[in-house]
Amino acid sequence: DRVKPSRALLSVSDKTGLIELGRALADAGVEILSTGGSAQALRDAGLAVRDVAEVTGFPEMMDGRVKTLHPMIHGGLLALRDNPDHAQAMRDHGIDGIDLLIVNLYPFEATVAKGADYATAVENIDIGGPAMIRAGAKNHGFVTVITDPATYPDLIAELRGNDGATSLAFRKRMAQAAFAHTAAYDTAVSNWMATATGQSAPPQRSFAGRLAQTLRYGENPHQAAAFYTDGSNRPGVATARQWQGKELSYNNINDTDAAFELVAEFDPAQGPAVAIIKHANPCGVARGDSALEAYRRAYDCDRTSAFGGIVALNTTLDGATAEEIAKIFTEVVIAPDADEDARRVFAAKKNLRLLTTGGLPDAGAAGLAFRQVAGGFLVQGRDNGHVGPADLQLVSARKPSDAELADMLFAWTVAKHVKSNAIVYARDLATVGIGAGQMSRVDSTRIGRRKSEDMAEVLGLREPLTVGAAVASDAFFPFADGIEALAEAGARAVIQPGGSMRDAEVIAAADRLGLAMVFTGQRHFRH
Ligand code: 93A
Repeated sequence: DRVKPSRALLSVSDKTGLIELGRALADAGVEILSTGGSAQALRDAGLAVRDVAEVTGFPEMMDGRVKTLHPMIHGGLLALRDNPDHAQAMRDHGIDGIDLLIVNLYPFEATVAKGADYATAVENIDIGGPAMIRAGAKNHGFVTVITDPATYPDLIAELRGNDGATSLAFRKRMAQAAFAHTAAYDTAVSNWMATATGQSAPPQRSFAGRLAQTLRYGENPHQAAAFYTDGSNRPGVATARQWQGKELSYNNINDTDAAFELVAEFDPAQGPAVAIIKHANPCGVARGDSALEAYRRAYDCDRTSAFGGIVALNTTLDGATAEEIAKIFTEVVIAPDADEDARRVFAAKKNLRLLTTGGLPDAGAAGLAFRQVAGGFLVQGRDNGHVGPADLQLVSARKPSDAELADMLFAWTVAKHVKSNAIVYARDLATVGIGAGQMSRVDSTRIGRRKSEDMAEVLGLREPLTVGAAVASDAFFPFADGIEALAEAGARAVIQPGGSMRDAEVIAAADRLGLAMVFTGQRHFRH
């Protein structure tokens, strides 16, 4: 099953490592065929190269659109060397076998990421490269295909370790990687086109990611796991720079994402905001005049749960805030940026991971969300819903005060990021009690209240901060009992979607208890 290559075709956009590889092949006595720019680079380094144009008998034409698309190339890649008919066809047409294919594609994603116009993006769709890669990968019984400069050293080591040959196992491994590469490439093209033509709905999108990182394990140590990027370059955990600390785990990545997506809801132009996340749910979110104040207020929502949590900021992390965060064990801190003081403070905390993203994602952007079910997966548009003051419908007799209204909208925004059933109590733009992930809405109401009572004791307050709070509910109250429970906790204002069969009863209860209540007309289930 070993194949000793005698001819190689090198056609690469990314010329990294090309010369070193060309030298290693020449030293091994492998003849080198190449396309325009790649051939030029190899010749400039003093290597002997045959032009593909000489083999095909056609010049590279149409701005390079047609270079390698020719039977002299594809016959050389696809012929089964041990099939007499194929061997006869090769002799009849003077086709020489190509045993080694080194191709990497036009940089489509990088071109689009740079903001290229439509025509430039189209011109960067590689056709000949994927055709050759797929041909060589199909014929992996005889052909070795390499698509990533990072694997050139593996190829060189393979040839050296096998007397100038490659093993079938190696060729299979490279063929698999090659098909993954062209699949991800076509996905990037298709998704760019879907966006460029205004189609963002799930049925128009294709799905494939690029392997970014193999993880130590998944949600639990007995589960294998990996991290894939989707090429969208959305600022966040996938694109962040990690300054220090050990590798992020599967759960870290999931929680860090939840934290940063939540905090990105708050426009930094309106002041700092901080979110602390545990098990993908917030245990404290607050705005403040400074990042330090926002962190302290977020922390004071539920100090117990914040231990070992993940902290996200919508603004630059400064030294004073870093010092405050470093007082308790924190897994990850993510922010658009971190100043030198902050980095110095964290440098002493070896286990803390600091990530910076260079910016905030657009909370209103369209996108996709996935969930696996047995035998398939569900796809929906990401929840980019937003309500502002103008969208609210006042349904109670009492009108909320300006402060209550601000707290309602704050609580509503947080509730969007809390697992259902979600109940969020907020006061002065800080959460003061969060009930998450319960099967009954009344239970979430009670849990939020109890958390606030516990914190009142810790902080030495006369009464829990739910007294006078605004409350958000991610979905409607099916009965009046939820309203009664939150009024019992001292809440004064409620924001919820409305739309229950018993809305009249729910509104009557709010009026009876003197609560202000608004309907959003929009729901934020999150499961
Ligand atoms: O425009 S193409 O799709 N038409 C082709 O026939 C073709 N053959 C190879 N692009 C083609 N390539 C690509 O050219 C390769 O995938 C590689 O990315 C690039 C290398 O060109 P050069 O050697 O001229 O720099």
